[in-house]
Amino acid sequence: MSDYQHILFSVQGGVATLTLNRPERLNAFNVAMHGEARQALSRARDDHAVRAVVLTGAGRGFCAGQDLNDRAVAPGAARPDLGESIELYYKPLVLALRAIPKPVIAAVNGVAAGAGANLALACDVVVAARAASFVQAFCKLGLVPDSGGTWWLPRMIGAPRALGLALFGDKLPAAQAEAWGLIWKCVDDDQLMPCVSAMAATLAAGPTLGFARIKQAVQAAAGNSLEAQLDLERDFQRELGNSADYAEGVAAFMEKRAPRFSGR
Ligand code: T3D
Repeated sequence: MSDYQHILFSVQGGVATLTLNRPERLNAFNVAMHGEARQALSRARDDHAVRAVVLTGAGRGFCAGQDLNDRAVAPGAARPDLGESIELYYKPLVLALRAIPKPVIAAVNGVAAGAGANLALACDVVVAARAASFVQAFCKLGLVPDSGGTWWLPRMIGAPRALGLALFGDKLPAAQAEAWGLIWKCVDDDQLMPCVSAMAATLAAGPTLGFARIKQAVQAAAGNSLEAQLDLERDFQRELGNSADYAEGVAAFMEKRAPRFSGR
């Protein structure tokens, strides 16, 4: 179970669940929470028993991005270096979510604002409660969407919608996010955790090595030519064709039974 102060972390049935746990601030990030979240993701990455990861928030919010209490400075006092904050905290967290070789599900239980919205979008599968919303709140502070927002919003929903969200900073309801293809699905509030738990259990019983390569291949596609991507698929298929899970998948098909994937 959890031995952290600002997050909860547990592993059960092959699923690691990381819960951002500062509900009185809608789970906004401070430096300590960044450190704990990164450490928990490293644990999930390195623990062979973990084959899927869930990221969620405690209370009525998912995450409100940076804790702005840590950004209020007295007149005349030195201003915080936001570039350093991105370099030291937000960028490593996004890259860790992307690099972990296991599927990561964001269970967006409530409002996801600022970097909180973009951390959700950094996950492999985003499931949101109907009451949840996504807010590119940065423009209200005179900032640019960070944590990958300017990278994936235009790719996911096109420049017109990306610009609309970034320039107005309005709440995008979960159902609209689903309709736009920004997230995998929106479910009734009381169905969020049952739905995510079932999905995570399915992924945790799946071909983990194959999932790792799927994640890598889809991420690589953003920067690859078709030919380079075809080459990557060839290389991954060659590797996976030698895996225990491929042998099991074929045997299960031939024997008309459910596969028992070991993740190797
Ligand atoms: O600085 C750097 O390191 C650079 C990187 C920046 C990354 C970023 O994320 S910048 C963007 C920071 N986040 C925001 O600007 C979002 C601010 N919050 C809001 O706009 C609204 O709270 C929400 C739209 C998220 C939710 O609105 P609502 O009406 O549902 O809730 P609320 O009443 O505004 O908030 C509830 C409480 O959470 C409230 O505290 P109180 O008054 O009950 O004691 C509020 O102050 C607190 N809270 C919400 N967001 C933050 C926060 N406290 C600190 N930091 C927050 N970001």
